[in-house]
Amino acid sequence: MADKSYYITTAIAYPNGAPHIGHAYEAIATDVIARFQRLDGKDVFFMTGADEHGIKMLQTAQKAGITPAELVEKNVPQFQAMCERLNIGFDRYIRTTEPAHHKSSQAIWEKMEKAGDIYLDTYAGWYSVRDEAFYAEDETTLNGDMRVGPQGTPVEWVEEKSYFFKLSAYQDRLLKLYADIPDFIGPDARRNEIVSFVKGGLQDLSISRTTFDWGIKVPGAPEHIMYVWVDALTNYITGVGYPDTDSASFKKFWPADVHIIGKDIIRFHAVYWPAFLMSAGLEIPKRVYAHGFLFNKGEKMSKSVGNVIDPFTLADAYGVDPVRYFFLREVPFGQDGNYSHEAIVQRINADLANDLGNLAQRSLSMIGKNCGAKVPQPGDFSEADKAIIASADALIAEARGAMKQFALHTMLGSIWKVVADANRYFASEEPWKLKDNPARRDTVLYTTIEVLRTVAILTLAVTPTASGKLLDLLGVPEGARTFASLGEGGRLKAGTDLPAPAPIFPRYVEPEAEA
Ligand code: ME8
Repeated sequence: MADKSYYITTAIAYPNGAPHIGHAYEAIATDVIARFQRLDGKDVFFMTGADEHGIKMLQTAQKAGITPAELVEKNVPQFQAMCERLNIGFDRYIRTTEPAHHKSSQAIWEKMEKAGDIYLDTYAGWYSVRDEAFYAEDETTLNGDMRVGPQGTPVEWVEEKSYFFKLSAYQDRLLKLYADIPDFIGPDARRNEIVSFVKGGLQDLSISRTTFDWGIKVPGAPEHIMYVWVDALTNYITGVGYPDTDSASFKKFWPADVHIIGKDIIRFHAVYWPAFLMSAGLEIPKRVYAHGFLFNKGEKMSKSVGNVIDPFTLADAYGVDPVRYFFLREVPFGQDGNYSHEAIVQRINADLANDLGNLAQRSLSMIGKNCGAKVPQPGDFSEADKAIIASADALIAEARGAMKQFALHTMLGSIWKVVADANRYFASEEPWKLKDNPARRDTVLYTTIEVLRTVAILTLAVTPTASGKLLDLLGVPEGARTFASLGEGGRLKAGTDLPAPAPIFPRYVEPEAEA
């Protein structure tokens, strides 16, 4: 069974404010991959959560006049509510303030210390609170009189006693890892960025601070608080039972199949994390995949510009399934993307309401009226019938291939190409004109809804509610809604009773047009 397991994670978000569309995007994409693997028969463990320590959290709390513990109690429920609203089917929501996580972080620290990779010294250098990252002098630049790091966030000079991790000793091992496992880091642009960063030489990493106490205490040196990224990255193993490496869950799910993260935090995941794990004698995750950033009509979303998009507002305005579909279809996964009202309305009305929704509505209403509301009995299949069914049957192989590269947009593109072909097929067969040839009409209708069955099963991961509803309308039983039922084995059975047709994807109508 071991090869059937699949462990996937999102980054854990800083709950220093309300969740934004970047968090929603990452959760949706990861959920789609997790659901796809479940549909494909894998035993999936999907973890998401909150990164509650660090100076950024502490400073946000101080500004609000509350404690960091109060801040996280206030904000974490909003992140959890976002997951619920967006239909994110995670198996575990981890919080780094959990006692189990403190224990786990201290355990990995002790392993790295035993390996001889931790030493005490003094840190003197640049730190970005916004990125919670240390930067070398040559990675910073002057922006007016403000010094900023490579992501444009302000850096401050820090000088204090600190424990260090011997990252410099891992340069060769990391480069060997990137060479041996070419898809460890994806997409390629991120891989190239990391390889050149590591080739440029690695400095030892400061991994503790002494000027505040919000965080996890260093074992044996409680005046030191672990650098938030040591603690944050460790969440991925805490979640499957670390430090109990003999536990059933650890054995089954570690190493993770993939960490899905944003491109701004690739260095932590593809350099620091594998080095920590190698030091602690643990296996490294199989892959780290970085998605791009979302922009509002090309502009970076920021609280000061006032163009931050609230995921709840988006779900209320367009519906959850259309939002999920939009982001994955519109933005090539791994690249940056844009959100605009016009683009989302276009996708909803063209792809969902028109191409898929209308085809379902038209074919199912004809069946309701002409075939006694039962799956019609097909006669001999023509070349055109066989061709469209064959292209629908071929989709699963294309989808699996795209999924291997996390090309979610490619998968959706292939599915909607078949939807377009099915529309052309339906239009050219003109079943509504076949009143005098009911046998042929029934064959055309059967062929059409058999293609719809395939499309519905394949899109269950992306639009779970609407695709589930379509499968209800097609009379497909619960037990026949996985990839195992695709193709010949799961064909619709003539004579199955069908419920009254109902729209699955309504058109988006501007609120003012409706009034
Ligand atoms: O980085 N578009 O947390 P975070 C797309 N706690 N993705 C975006 C985005 C945007 N506009 N803005 C942020 C952290 N993200 C750490 C992670 S993991 C051990 C610790 C993504 O709340 C970002 O890239 O700042 C990251 O993957 C996730 O949202 C959480 O960001």
